[in-house]
Amino acid sequence: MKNIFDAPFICEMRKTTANMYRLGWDERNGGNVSYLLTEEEVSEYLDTSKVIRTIPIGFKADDLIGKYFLVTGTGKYFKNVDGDIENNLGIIRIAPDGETAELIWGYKDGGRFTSELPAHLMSHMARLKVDPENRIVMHTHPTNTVAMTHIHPLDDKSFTRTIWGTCTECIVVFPEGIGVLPWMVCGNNEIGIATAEKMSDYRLVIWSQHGIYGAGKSLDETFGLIETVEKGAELYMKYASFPILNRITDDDLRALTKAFNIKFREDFLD
Ligand code: 2HA
Ligand code: ZN
Repeated sequence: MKNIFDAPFICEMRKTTANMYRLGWDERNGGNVSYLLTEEEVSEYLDTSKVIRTIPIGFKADDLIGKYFLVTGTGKYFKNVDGDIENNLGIIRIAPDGETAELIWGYKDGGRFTSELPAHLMSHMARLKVDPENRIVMHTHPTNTVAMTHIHPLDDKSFTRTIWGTCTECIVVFPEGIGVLPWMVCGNNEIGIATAEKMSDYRLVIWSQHGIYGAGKSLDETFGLIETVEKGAELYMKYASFPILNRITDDDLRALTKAFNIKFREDFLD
């Protein structure tokens, strides 16, 4: 059996969480990531018949029975993942009852997965319905994106239109737009259900005055989505309080999507 420390999914997770920390998005225990793994991938490194312990999930995730996830731990700091993967990360499998997680590796100090697991698993279920190749759900607290939710209307259409207008690449990277939730209590099933509902239409869902959720086929794709929203929000926070002389118009955005042959949320333009 190969050494789990050499697994590509572990190396990617170490690099990604370290990068997010350095960007200032994941203060203290902020942020969490879940990565859907295949049985084949996991069994190259671990004996999947050995369950270390079981942990209740808190809801029924029937669509995910038998699936494996690499998940960041609750109360753990992204700052520390790279130097101590066995305490900060865990690999779980959803048990046949759909409401228990079987720990296969990690959370060595007796820990458990992120308190946001309901939002993660519900988002995985929603994304897998529209994209069977989706593997990642990522939650983080990007500074400018959170700042922008304090000063901008919070409906999907106007928030998306503003971010699309901040710089040329935004509509190319997320042509389906961004879902926006109002401020809500986090860590429970209710916010998980609300997030997953938006995830049927979007790969990006903003939690106002808190952070963002992204979903994608790889850590790179998902990080890139969030990074691009954050770039747009950063630009907006820089220019929003100045007199605006020049804008990307609706017609400009239409011309851009035509040139790149991109299908986009046309009802988000006027
Ligand atoms: O797990 O980011 O939303 C820490 C958080 C909670
Ligand atoms: Zn958070």
